[in-house]
Parts: sequence; structure tokens; C-alpha cells
Amino acid sequence: MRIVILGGDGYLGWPTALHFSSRGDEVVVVDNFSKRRWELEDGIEPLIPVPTLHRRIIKWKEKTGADIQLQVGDICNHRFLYKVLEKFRPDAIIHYGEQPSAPYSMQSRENAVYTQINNVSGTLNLLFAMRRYCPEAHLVKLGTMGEYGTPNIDIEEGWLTVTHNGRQDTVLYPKRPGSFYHLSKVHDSNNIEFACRIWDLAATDLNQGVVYGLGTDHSDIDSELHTSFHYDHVFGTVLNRFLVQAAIGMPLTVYGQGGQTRGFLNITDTIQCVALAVDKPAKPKEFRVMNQFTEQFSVAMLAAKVQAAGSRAGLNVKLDHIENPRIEMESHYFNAKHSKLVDLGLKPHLLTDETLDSMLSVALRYRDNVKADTIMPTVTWAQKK
Ligand code: NAD
Ligand code: USQ
Repeated sequence: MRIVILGGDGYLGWPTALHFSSRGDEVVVVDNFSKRRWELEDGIEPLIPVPTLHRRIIKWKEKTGADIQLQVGDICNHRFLYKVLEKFRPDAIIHYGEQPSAPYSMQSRENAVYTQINNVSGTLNLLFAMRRYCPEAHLVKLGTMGEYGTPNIDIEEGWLTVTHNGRQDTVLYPKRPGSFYHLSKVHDSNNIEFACRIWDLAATDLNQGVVYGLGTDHSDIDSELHTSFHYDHVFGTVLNRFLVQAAIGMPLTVYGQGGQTRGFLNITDTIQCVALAVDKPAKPKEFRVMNQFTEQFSVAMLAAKVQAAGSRAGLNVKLDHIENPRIEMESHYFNAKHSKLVDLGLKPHLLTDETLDSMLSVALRYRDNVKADTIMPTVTWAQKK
């Protein structure tokens, strides 16, 4: 297959490119390196230095003989994106190329506007480019479980059948997200559903939970093939942060009560889910939504697991209930369906003690790299007094 991966320099995009390249697909990665600029803005760095994308592609070729093609550019520039799709005419497009952080989007008016323009207009450009150059391609778009928020009813996979005043219809599941970033994904979902409806495009929206993990079998084969792993307060996700905090002897930063419950998955399963979606595509006109996570945990449950992993490694891990910088429910109902990917063949890698121990051992190996001053949250959701 010919596969274009938008956001191929990122935490998830890079190991995805390696996966498809390793199985013989023709892979084109697209990135404008904006993530590297956002890191510079906030003075943050990944735990393990990440070589340039050019360097990683050369290293991959040296190791495996496989080519990955690179197109450097901004998908918000529609002319650039049109050229890419016109040249490659892909069978599938995997779209990771967005600003992915809730705190980044809540930092300022500029960051909120930037996040929504970058994410929403990049995706709109993509829909128009697909319509023009590859209307038969399958779009696999990374959405987020955070689009739904934490409603007091079960979360379905994208659609909800409603009976109202004696009549019934199936509608997009109501959304109540918790940041301007998560909202950008809701806007994307609505735009993609509309494009499928009017232009007969085929799309899969993967509403992904919080990802953890330092890499995959492919990114681990050489120190120059690492993916970008963050533990800072802007781009680090909660479990990745807790493991690094444990490794440097810092109390775990549980926001508020820690009852916040989310869906989680191993980075290996991100790749597995995306590959299943690519191999078993949506049909023309179909807007297929799948909830992409394997297990749900509260923040307090994760903190307890990391404490236990710490004691197995001889560490005395403490935790701190710090004031929650976000506005979110800390104790709530959460029951999200996630069977569609299992039905397609997903074999989950669950959060076992062994997985935690191996992640902690890598964090310990690199603990001297940790910039402790980038860990405490400084971005708050509340209105400034
Ligand atoms: P990331 O920031 O590491 O990767 C995104 C990549 O997209 C970056 O390399 C960035 O430079 C690139 N990019 C952004 N805007 C671009 C543009 N306009 N043109 C070209 N390239 C652009 O993020 P990630 O953690 O790998 O997440 C990938 C996707 O998955 C995002 O859409 C994110 O919202 C989604 N997601 C991530 C998680 C998670 O826990 N990491 C969970 C759910 C959903
Ligand atoms: N949290 C803590 N302590 C921390 C960091 C986070 O208690 O040190 C809490 C947060 O308050 C939140 C939960 O942990 O309740 C998850 O936070 P997170 O930063 O791990 O995840 P989030 O901001 O939701 O965003 C991440 C990715 C985003 C993706 C989303 C999936 O950055 O790209 O869309 O996970 S989901 O959460 O399912 O929407």
C-alpha cells in the first residue's frame, strides 16, 4: 500500500512509519517540525534526544534497507498538501499532524487560536485535497477520547441512538470536551463526518485515550531511532510523567483527588489499532468512529501502580495531591465502549507489572537527562483574577 503519514516526526507518527515501512508498504512522512518549535517556546526537551527526521530515515535505511520518503511542509498550506497528494496518490492517509496538548492550548489566547487554526484548517485542507486527488483513499484520523468528556451516561463509539418525542434517530454522540485542544478534535470530527456525507469519502476517526510507553520494537532497534518521549507539564501524558517523577525521586503530581478516570493504551497498541484500521478500511461515505484504548484507570490508580513499581525497584515513591490546574471532574462516572477495534482483531498489551518495571528501568537509565524544573504544571484553566 502507499501510505502518507501526517505528523511523521512525532511521538506516534514516527513508530507508525517504521511499522508500515517494515512490512513493505510505501511510506511517505510529512511534518513541518512545529513540535520542535513548541518545545523551544517552553524550554522543554524530550527525555532522550531525538535525532532529526532526516537522520532517523537514513538510519532506518541503514538498518533495514527500507526507504521512507519525506515531505517537509505545513499541512495548513493547502498548496503544499495538494502537491503531496497529487504526487503520491495514497491508498491511506494517517493523520497525526496536529497540536496534541491540552495545557499548550490553554496557555494563552494565542495558543488556543493557534491550536484550533492549525488542527481544524489542516484537516479541512486534507479533506479538500483528498476530494481533488484521491477521493478513494481511506483517511485514518487521530481523534481523542477527550472529545466526549466525562458524561454521566455510557460513552458509545461515536454515534448515539436517541428516542425523542416518540421518534428515533442515530446522531453523533454529544461532546463536552475539557480544553481548547480537545475541542479542536470535535470540530475535526464534525468536518470529517460532513465530508464523508457529501463527497463519499471514507474515514475512520480513532478516538484515542492517553498513550504511554517509550517506544516500539522498531524504534528500539537503534539509539538513533528513538521516538520523542515527554514528561514535562505541557506534552507529557500522565503515566509517562509519573514514571519519570518516580525515577528522579520526585513525589508524583496527582492533580486534585486523582479520581479522574480516562482510557489508556500502550504505544504498541496505537500502532496496532492504526494498522487494523488501515487494513480493514471504512467504506465510501462511511464516517467510522472507534474508541481506541484498552483499559481505564483513575489517576490515583496509576499513581499506586507507579508507587508499587518503585518499591519493586527499591525506590520509595511518594505522591503529592497538588491543586488541580485544570477544571475537570475529579470523581465521576466513566464507562466507555471500546469493542470495535477488538472486533477487528486488536490483541491488547495491558499495563502489567512487567511493562511498568521496564518503563521505569528506562526512565532510571536516563534520569540524568531530566529537567526537573519543567515538571510542575504552570498552565491553569481558571479565569485569571
Ligand atoms: P506529536 O506532537 O508528537 O506529533 C504531532 C506531529 O505533527 C509533530 O511532529 C508536529 O510537528 C506535526 N504537526 C503539527 N502540526 C502540523 C502541521 N500543520 N503541518 C505538518 N505537521 C504538523 O503528538 P503525538 O503525541 O504523536 O500525537 C499524534 C496525534 O495523536 C495528535 O493528533 C494527537 O492529538 C493524537 N493523540 C495523541 C495521544 C497521546 O497520548 N500522545 C492520545 C490521543 C490522541
Ligand atoms: N494529570 C495528573 N497529573 C499529571 C498530569 C495529568 O493528575 O501530572 C491528570 C489530568 O488532570 C487529567 C489526566 O491526568 O485528568 C490525563 O491528563 P494527560 O495530560 O495525561 O492527558 P490529556 O491532557 O487528556 O491529553 C493526552 C494527550 C492528548 C490526547 C489525550 C487523550 O496529550 O493528545 O488527546 O491524552 S484523552 O485524555 O483520552 O482525551
